[in-house]
Amino acid sequence: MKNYLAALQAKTSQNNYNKLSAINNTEVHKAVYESAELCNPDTIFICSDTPDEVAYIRNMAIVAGEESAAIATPGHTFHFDGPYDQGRDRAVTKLLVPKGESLNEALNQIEREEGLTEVQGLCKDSMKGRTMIVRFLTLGPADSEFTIYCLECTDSWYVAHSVDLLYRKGYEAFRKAGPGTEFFNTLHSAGKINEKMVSVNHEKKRIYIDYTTNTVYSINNQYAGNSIGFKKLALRLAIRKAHQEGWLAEHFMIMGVKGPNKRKTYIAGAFPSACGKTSTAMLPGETILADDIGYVRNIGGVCRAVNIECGIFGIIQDINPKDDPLIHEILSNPGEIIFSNVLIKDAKPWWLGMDVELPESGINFTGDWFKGKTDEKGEEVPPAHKNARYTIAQKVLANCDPELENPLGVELGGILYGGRDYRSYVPVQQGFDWEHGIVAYGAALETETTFATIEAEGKHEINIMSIQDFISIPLAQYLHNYLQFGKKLKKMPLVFGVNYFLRDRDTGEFLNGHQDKHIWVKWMELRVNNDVDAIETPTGWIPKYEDLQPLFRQVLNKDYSKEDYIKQFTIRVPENLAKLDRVEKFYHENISDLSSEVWHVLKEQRERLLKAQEKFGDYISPEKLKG
Ligand code: SPV
Ligand code: MN
Repeated sequence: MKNYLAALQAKTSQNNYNKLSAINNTEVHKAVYESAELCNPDTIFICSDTPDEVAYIRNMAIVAGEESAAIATPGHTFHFDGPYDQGRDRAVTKLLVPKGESLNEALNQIEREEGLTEVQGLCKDSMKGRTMIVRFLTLGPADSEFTIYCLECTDSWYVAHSVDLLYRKGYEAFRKAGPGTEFFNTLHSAGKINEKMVSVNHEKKRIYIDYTTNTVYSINNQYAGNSIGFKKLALRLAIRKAHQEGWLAEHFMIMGVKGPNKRKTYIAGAFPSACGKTSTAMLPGETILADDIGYVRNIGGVCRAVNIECGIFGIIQDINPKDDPLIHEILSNPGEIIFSNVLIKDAKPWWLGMDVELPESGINFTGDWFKGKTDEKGEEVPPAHKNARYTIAQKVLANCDPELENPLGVELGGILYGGRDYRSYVPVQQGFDWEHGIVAYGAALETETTFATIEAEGKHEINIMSIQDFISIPLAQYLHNYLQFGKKLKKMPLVFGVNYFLRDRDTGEFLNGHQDKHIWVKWMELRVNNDVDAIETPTGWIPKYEDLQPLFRQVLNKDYSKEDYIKQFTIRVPENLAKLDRVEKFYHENISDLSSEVWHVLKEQRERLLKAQEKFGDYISPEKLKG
């Protein structure tokens, strides 16, 4: 076998060489060697996670111009991505599928050999004149059955800095693990960059995931969702691993919800990007365990979950003292924060929805910005991008859940699903059983595209479990695994559907206040613990007015009227039937081998709706169903 370490010696100092050779895993040496051989950096920096090295990376992000410290509050820096790289780029993010294997057409893919040739061609010599930074990380808490080892090679100091806030340091874990330890390997290069440190060849942006070798290639981009291997890129690898090993890798927030007498119940939730996931996890008075990705395992019959990250890459739009007081407080005080794609003026960051008047000029992701500036299409450039973000370590939050590092994770009492559904589903409901909840709320999740991806906003779509973009196995298999996973548990979590986006049928106004989600979560907590009854409807169990009213009073100090309740919880039969039509059409077109179990749940839901329609008409007030 080739001596990869020896071959790397010419590219590294003795010190860096020693750090790499202390990891007794030839596959690691090989991965670093192959990335270096392909991208041809001038030098390689191996990070062994010492505080000095981490400080060096952070400083280099500033020296290189990828971040700027020209911001008044200590610890804060800002970073800009290019105008064409302001969100996840679905069109150029593809799974490399070997000849003879097939995935559903709904999943973005390219034949492996062709894709490898293309992406490796683009990576060729892409780091010339630059440093390749090598970082070792783990997904999930250390020394746990959840832990996955990860390697990142990148030429971006910003990426190397971001992963420091977002993931657990892993050099020691790699060192201890020894030969043969499996790991995810990610390679990122910004490619050719301009004076603003932004990729020039944005039309040659490619993000390809080779699941046959657990390798991710990302080239010609900066946006963290495209560049950081461990966000949604490694999630695709994890979904395959989970499939093989019988667990779940999910687009989950996980929160601890307080109940009566200091009880705490953990609830996980899947929402498409920019649909309320983080703001749910951050509800005041509750605790946040995860805000984006969770792994879930059956441990001794119990459904247990961990956060694979330990930081937040969050949407900054609409963070203000009223709607998101906890995050707002963090963003307003000294501490390590990377702001991305905000407006900078007077050495301060500004963003949309911060509830103060924004300056009329400054610098933003398009360079010098002034009110009325238009882009090349003649469209007005907003002061800050809608998808502007902040990156922080989770432990800085006072409401960070104390179990974050528990190697066994936390027990999930409930799982919820929610998308942007203006028409059909009530604000909160509980599935009749695991299968019903998983299919009717998760697999049938409807939403709209948002600014978190690069494409037109507001397009209606089905987004299975809010994870469809990242699914890397046949969709039928994914759903089958989910259903089976639950059935093997001694105690299944309850399954809920939420809808924060329901509108009034006549006025089009939103029927939920921004904070109402807190009530729905508290109601779920009570349901998980058998503290309240519910009303049976054709689409699931819904809350009783008598149970919600005191919750509104206690939690939000708000009067909750019967009239509001009826508007929110009226079952809209025609809308629900139309929804079923759309879901079934999607399945027919995209999942030929879907299990009969899934079809059966949908069929029963349709029958219940039709029966209720016959008896009560098109719009059924919860009062009528109370029984
Ligand atoms: C999302 O878009 O779902 C995110 C941000 O959480 S990222 O995946 O990093 O783009
Ligand atoms: Mn996400």
